[in-house]
Amino acid sequence: MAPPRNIRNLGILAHVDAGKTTLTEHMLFLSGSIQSIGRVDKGTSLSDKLEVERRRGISVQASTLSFMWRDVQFNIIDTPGHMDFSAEVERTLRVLDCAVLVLSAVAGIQSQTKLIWDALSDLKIPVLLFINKIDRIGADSALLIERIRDEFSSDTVLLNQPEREGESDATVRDLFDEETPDLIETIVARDDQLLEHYLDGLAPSKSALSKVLRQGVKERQLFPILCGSAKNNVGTEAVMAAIAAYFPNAGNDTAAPVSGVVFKLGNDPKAGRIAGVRLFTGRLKNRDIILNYTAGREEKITQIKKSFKNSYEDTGILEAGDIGFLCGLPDVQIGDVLGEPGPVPGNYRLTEPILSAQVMPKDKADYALLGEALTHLSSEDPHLNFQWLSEERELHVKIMGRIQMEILTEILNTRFGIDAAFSEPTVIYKETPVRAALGEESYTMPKPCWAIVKFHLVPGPRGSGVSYHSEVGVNDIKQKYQSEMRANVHEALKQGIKGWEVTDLEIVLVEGNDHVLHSRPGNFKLAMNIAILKGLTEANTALLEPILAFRIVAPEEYLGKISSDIIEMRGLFDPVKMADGHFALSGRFPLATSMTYAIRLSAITGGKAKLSTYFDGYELCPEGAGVSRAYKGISPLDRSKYILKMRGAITAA
Ligand SMILES: Nc1nc2c(ncn2[C@@H]2O[C@H](COP(=O)(O)OP(=O)(O)OP(=O)(O)O)[C@@H](O)[C@H]2O)c(=O)[nH]1
Ligand SMILES: [Mg+2]
Repeated sequence: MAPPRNIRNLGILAHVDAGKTTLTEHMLFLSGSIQSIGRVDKGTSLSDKLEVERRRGISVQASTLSFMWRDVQFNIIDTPGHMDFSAEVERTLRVLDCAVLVLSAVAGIQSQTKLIWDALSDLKIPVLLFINKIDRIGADSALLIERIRDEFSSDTVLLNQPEREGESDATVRDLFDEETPDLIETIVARDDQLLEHYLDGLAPSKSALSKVLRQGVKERQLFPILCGSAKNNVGTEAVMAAIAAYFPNAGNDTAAPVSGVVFKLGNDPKAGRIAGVRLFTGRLKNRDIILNYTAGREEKITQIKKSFKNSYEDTGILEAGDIGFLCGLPDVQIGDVLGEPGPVPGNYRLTEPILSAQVMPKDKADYALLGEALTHLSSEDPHLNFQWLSEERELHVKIMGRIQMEILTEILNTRFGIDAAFSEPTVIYKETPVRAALGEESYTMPKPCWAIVKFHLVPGPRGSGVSYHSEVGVNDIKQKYQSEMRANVHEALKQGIKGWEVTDLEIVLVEGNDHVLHSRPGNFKLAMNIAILKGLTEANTALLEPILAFRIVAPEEYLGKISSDIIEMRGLFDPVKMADGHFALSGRFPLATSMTYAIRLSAITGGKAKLSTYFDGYELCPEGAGVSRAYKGISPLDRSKYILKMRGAITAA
């Protein structure tokens, strides 16, 4: 029998432009997978394979690349750093066992870096930090390490150190090899026995140090830091060696039943839809029939591939711990669990789209084609939440920002051959009940129909989302109707009385009954939708607005102007930090008031300020500041028309 494989499922994560793709490219080269090193700036790197990625030198999609190095199999996922594409990072987080967080020695910690660090902490994923770009003027790894210790963790282990930092020929000194006292002391402090020996004057062996380090990394007690210059291939091999030596091996439980999750949908010109899958346990072969647990159906795998050098190659087999690509699942969706759900970790919510835009074809004749293309893109990126409003002939998507709109425009053009334009994006507000209230509905006419329901709506704490439960027994409302309502909660709250999704509330079914003869499937859903909107009218709702966390670094002389801008935008900030003639300001401001601030800031400071932001939750909107909108479609509050429409839909179905 073949020995168990040694697999690292590894994410390369960072803020935009930190050098993730460059690092990935060099690792591929060092592994012998490619014969020459591609360059992001020349559009020749392997992970930026989309046409728009190559032209713009920015990653838009997460790319999976597998290769062998020494006896270790690397499955690397190179993720995009721009906040507009955070959804790609989010989908990747579910399948990682370890991560390299890349930082730029020049740009330092950015908002996006902090967001990713927090996500990795929540998910307990071991991390190695790579401080890149030590060859650039202004590189200051010592300052950055101080900040990392301050803001992320003090349990860092510096494995190498830059020499001639800030010069184009900057290089590194291996501190582990040299066994410097600092390094030894950080590591032995984690192991009582080693520490005792060390204090007695006994130097620990390298392998003993490695062992403690490996254990510490796995348990997130220690975070190795390596410095380098990915572009000049400095420190890159040390990153690979550290990945192989200190990161955990993915499980090898091939004997257990199949359990996996779909984290990515790709399109191959030849093979059609390809599903990226992380297998946690079991083994899959070509032509295996598997249960799609989420969809509740069985499907036949036609071909299993792996992504070597970013082209898919047939392997015919996928084993526990590994990442592969399955063909033959035409209706599979992102997030679908294959086989047993037990070993699959939950989905992590990193971000959510906070802008909405309408997409319009330049040529009206492309309308249906555009709708289909957006349906397709929305299955690859469910955050787009594509809505096709057929009555209004409108196509709406949710997005993260303007760069994403530009990229989508290009993708629609190059991949689908459609010329399309986006409307000016608008802020997605939400609404929440102001006070507790009851909402009821008796839908008993015209027969046949019967659904009587009464809900108690109770406001919940900010960020709590929606919870639902029923206090009505199955003697009053049969289980199947109760299930119908439970499944309908999301739908019922899609549009509140101000036209936005309703959140942060508890819904309790407190009374109601069905009728042995007259109740029909769909009756309770209809009654629930009316009752909930009546309840919301009774409670009244307040608008919630998306808030961004920001970080601004700029020359001192702009502090007065910038801080007064932030106050004007209804923002708040933490105490200012000054260093080297610059200040750093962190805080939060509403999206609605800051949408064009990046451009304004650049104009004010002549491009000398850096602003980074990320979505940081919804907050109550001050009176008069938000925007309500009309209900799209026929509102359940327009009761008679709504009932007619719903009955029509039921007869039509
Ligand atoms: N001087 C210098 N430039 C680097 C280094 N690493 C990367 N770069 C440059 O930095 C830019 C961004 O590099 P990428 O590898 O695309 O960065 P990324 O993190 O993949 O960027 P996104 O995926 O778009 O977030 C490119 O112009 C690279 O050539 C380095 O070590 N030194
Ligand atoms: Mg990249």
